[in-house]
Amino acid sequence: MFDKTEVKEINRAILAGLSAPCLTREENASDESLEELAALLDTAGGECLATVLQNKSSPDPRTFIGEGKVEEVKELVQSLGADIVIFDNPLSPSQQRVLTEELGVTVMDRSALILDIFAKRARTSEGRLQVALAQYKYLLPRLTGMWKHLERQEGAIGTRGPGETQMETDRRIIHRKIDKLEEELKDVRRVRATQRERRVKNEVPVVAIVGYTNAGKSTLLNALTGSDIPANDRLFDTLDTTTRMLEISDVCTVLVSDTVGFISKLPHQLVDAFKATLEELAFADLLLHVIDASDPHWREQAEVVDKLIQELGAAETPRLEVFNKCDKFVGDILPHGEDMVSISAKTGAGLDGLLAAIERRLDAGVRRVELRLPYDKGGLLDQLYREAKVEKVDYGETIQVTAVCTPKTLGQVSDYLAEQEC
Ligand SMILES: Nc1nc2c(ncn2[C@@H]2O[C@H](COP(=O)(O)OP(=O)(O)OP(=O)(O)O)[C@@H](O)[C@H]2O)c(=O)[nH]1
Ligand SMILES: [Mg+2]
Repeated sequence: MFDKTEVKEINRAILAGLSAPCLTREENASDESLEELAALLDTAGGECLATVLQNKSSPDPRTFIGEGKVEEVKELVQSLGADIVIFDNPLSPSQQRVLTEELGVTVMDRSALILDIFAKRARTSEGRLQVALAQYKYLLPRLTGMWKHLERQEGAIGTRGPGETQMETDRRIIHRKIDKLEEELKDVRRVRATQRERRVKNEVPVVAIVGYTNAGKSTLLNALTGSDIPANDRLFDTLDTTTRMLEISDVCTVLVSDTVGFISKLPHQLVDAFKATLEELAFADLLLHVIDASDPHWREQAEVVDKLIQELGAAETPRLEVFNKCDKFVGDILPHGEDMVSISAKTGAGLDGLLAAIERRLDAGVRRVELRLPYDKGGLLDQLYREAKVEKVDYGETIQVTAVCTPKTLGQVSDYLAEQEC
């Protein structure tokens, strides 16, 4: 999109990270997170020459890793012939600038690398819009010294007002682009909302597959529905949602959606931008959280996914935890229970159990309830008409409603429960 630190031109990278006790887990680096960064680099088509992990009590405000370590990395850059240094931790725009100057090569952080991968892999116009928006938001605070390419792309000189600095012009251009992209994404949301309404009318439950990147989500969709969507052993293989029909039993048909994978330290600009796609999660009737049980870090990965689900407003949606890759699993006994199943999407083991669990979960908790809604909460009645089966409405002191609700809807109106009929 814009001429900047694009990984496609870079093959030889040094990966650097800082581990400091005062940093949050999201901000910190470790051997494991550097390993994951190397996998991201591989997805982006780059080659990892060396990794450097610095331990320090707190980050250096100017150079992040401290002057001494910068020297060390610089020597590595020169001796190994690297053309980029990628930091696992988020860098502030000014740290990125200082490090670029001192190291003499391009410097980027994990967020920029992820954005770059998304930019390369986005296929649909919606995906591209979302990535472009995230990239511009990331770029905005990092404009200093980057104006040359914008000038080339936008003819910025001609648009410059008298007395304005180049930076201000750049900011204005980017703000305008952001506004335009946000406008276009609003249209996407409108189309999605209409599709959703149609689905609600047809009363087909929606099951969304979510999980850490490379956990096996697409493989599971393929195994369940006989589809043939790509499922490769690399991070962020899927960026666009695919939805397929699945007959679970004679009486139960659902729509299953495969979604983009999550990863720790997902750039927040990207999470925001992908809300158009990911808000589907909040409207799903059931989430299948696919966990790669064969990965020693599955617990941390599952936590990242839980957190993102919460951020996306889908915390209330019923969830099944699906421990995948059990054919490869060699660890302690996995947690198990009502809402947890073990499968191998690859061999098909456990899929019958998963289907039964989905059916149970979709049926479970559907209840007929009586509600007493205050008149100023009339909006909830509209919601019930949309999301539940409203059987009876009486207008007395309050609005008395009898409705058959799913657990999700019930959760949202539970303050107004009268007595339960069955
Ligand atoms: N051994 C084994 N490998 C699996 C299983 N399920 C998926 N895989 C492999 O894991 C890799 C990733 O699978 P995908 O289905 O692409 O994973 P994903 O969650 O869709 O990944 P992204 O779209 O990149 O987020 C592929 O190489 C699959 O063949 C499984 O049950 N067992
Ligand atoms: Mg996938």
